[in-house]
Amino acid sequence: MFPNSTYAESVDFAFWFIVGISFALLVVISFLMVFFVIKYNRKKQVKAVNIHGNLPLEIIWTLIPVLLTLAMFYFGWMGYQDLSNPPEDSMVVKSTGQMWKWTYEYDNGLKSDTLYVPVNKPVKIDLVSVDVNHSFYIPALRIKRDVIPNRENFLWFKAENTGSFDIACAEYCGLQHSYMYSKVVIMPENEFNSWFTDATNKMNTTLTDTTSIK
Ligand SMILES: [Cu+2]
Repeated sequence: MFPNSTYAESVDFAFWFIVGISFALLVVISFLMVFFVIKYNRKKQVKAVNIHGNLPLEIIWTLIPVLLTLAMFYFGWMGYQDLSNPPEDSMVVKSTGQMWKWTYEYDNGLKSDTLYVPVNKPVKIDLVSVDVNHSFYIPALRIKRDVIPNRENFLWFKAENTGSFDIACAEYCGLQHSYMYSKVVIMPENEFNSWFTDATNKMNTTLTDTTSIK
């Protein structure tokens, strides 16, 4: 899955940063474990000495983990800030999660079960749930946020490449949770505009057609 949004770089960096730290710790700890097992093997008769108190050592093993965790927090916090502050000129789409589908609604009332958006434009997604907790997740764009009943939540993104990508529900929400997929279709702006105009016209015609029945 290739990275495809303003977040991709920073999210991927945070991911590899944490994996890197974890891997370095794994290597150092495993190496020391094996080293001491061999060094203090009973057959060698080496006597271990207990050390009580060593200020420089204690400062080092406090400071290093504090710095590492603060660095991880820093990258997480910066990403969170970014996700929480959509640009003023964002296009707003309301995404409603329910057991077990997503519905997208544009500001003129147009509804769709696929999320169509223009490329290179900031899009703010308002997240609404009508029943239980869901989570709106677009792996290709590296964005995910919980969708919770009676609570306003949102995220935003700017897609950098056109294409069609999965949208998943990432919070177990009942029997058919694993089928709760839809698609985001990222289109060049002119294609998006013509889709939007066509779909809006269609919606208006159907609305006038059915007013007499209702
Ligand atoms: Cu769900």
